[in-house]
Amino acid sequence: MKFEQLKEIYELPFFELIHKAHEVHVANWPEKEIQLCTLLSIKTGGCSEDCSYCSQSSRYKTDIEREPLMELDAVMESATAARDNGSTRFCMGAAWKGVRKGTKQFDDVLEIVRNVAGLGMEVCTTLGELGAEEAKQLKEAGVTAYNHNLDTSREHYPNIVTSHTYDDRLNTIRNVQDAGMSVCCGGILGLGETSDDRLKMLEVISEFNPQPESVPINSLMPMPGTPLAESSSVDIFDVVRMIAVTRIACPKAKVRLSAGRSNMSEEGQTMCFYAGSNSIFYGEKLLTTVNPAIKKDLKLIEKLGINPLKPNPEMDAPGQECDKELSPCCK
Ligand code: SAM
Ligand code: DTB
Ligand code: SF4
Repeated sequence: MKFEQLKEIYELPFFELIHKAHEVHVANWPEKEIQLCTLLSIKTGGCSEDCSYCSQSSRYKTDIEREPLMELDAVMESATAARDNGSTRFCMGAAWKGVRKGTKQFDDVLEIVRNVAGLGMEVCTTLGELGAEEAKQLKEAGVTAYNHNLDTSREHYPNIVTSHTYDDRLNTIRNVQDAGMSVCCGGILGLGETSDDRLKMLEVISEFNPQPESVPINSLMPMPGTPLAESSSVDIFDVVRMIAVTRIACPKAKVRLSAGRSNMSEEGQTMCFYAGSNSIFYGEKLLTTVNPAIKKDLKLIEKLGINPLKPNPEMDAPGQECDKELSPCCK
């Protein structure tokens, strides 16, 4: 969807916007289900990149202890616990600029993926930049979806990250699509961007061909020691508006209410679910920061009459009809 149209929708009176989004949501997702996803940081800290929101960048003095790639057994223990707690998607994150085929680290990750894939959950990884061959090997090992966020608009990106470019991000997304994995791509609210920046990011994401399978909407968790440590919190009404416009622009995507839920009231989260969010990160920890308690989340979704989504490990990546003129990820 183009920026002008997104802006028109975004600026609707609040009730009109969430009503419209809810209608799109019910038409596309009539089952009243929510996907529960568990995150695990399999390699923490010491990242070469300078993303100014991130506690794991080695450029900033943060409280995060650097940890090497986790052993297979420890990852399997977490993944099994996640499945037993009702998660249907297990997302493994690594603080790397990217991965390279033929290295021991990448081979170890492939082995981890092969094992986790046997547990019957969707397997998602987020390891940074991927080349075409790395993407192919991840797909073959059993990765269903790859998370790689654009985070903000092309214009605002250099204010937030200078060690890689927006086009680097788009290239990785192209490689993920070409390898036949589903794309999980979204952003962060609260990086000092304007609402136009948020909508420009959504323009790019919603114009992917095919559209992403999931769109995570994170609210900045200000991390001590990072350049954005003192940022003010995002207004919940802005989060709801962004969820609503994302639901309308990407009707078939899972819209994941991601980082930042621990700072939101249950009523605020409920507005997000009404406006079209149908997925959350579930479990007391995100990568390095806190998330609401499992019991609290289960109680809330029960109160709302929503059911946890059943697993779909066979999930196929959406078919590709890539038109280089239309699809910004191809440029
Ligand atoms: N290194 C990989 C990459 O950059 O794609 C994967 C890990 S990275 C931590 C994954 C995503 O987490 C980022 O793109 C960003 O959207 C989100 N994220 C990281 N730190 C965050 C924070 N402090 N608050 C909110 N979201 C954050
Ligand atoms: C995404 O969009 N959000 C998740 C996941 N993809 C990898 C990460 C959130 C990280 C929040 C900050 C932290 O825990 O370090
Ligand atoms: Fe953090 Fe990923 Fe940026 Fe590294 S590349 S600093 S892990 S967001």
